[in-house]
Amino acid sequence: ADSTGPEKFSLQEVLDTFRVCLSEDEHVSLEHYVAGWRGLVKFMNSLGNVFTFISKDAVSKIQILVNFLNGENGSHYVTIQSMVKYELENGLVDVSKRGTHPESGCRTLLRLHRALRWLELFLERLRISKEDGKTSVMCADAYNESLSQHHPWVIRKAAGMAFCVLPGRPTFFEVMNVGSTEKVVEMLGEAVPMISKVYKITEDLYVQNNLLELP
Ligand code: 1PX
Repeated sequence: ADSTGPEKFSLQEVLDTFRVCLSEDEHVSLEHYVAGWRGLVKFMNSLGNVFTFISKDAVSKIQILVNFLNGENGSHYVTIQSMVKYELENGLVDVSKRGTHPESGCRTLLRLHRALRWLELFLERLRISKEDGKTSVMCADAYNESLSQHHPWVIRKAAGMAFCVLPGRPTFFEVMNVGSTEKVVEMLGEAVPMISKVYKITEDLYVQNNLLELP
């Protein structure tokens, strides 16, 4: 299946990318991680223009990582583990305040990593929601519990406004293009633990290296 074709777009394929990005020895492939985010951005853009201010930031972070992957030191960026090791060993990360490396792979990935926690919480809420569940509330609750803690007031305000215009649960499920509600719930039941796992591995790596507060 081709997740890049406009008609064939299914959220299932996007979420599968997060399964593919994990190797048996729990290394996370940066290329697939980034591909997963690309798919999510595409999904978000299909929800309407209001979300472009959110996706623009995600797109620019994806691009920073892609540039590293395709750059002359690309071989060090194959997994997030190798990226962290390489950037730290070579002093390529601003650790306590912004300096000469404001766009390191480590700090860029950290932003997406925090957003992945939001996604995990949101998808789990969606999975257990009832027919009359409000996506805007699920989205806001997930956000307040995670990503919002890293955002200044203006961003929180703007995000809150975007949540208000989220389509309802039926439209949301339809845009996912997975099939019946039962199918969506089943798909989420498989996808959420995968995303949790990728999140957990990254989180552990960042804790071990003391990278959770990168500026
Ligand atoms: C079935 C559901 C699938 C939905 C997929 C939606 C994908 C959501 C992608 C959100 C990516 C957001 C990345 C944000 C990274 C970030 O925190 N950036 C901030 C900090 O960056 P800096 O370089 O300055 O340190 C930056 O300030 C962010 C600006 C943009 C606003 C971010 C608002 C985040 C709201 C997340 C919820 C998205 C709701 C989408 C609804 C589907």
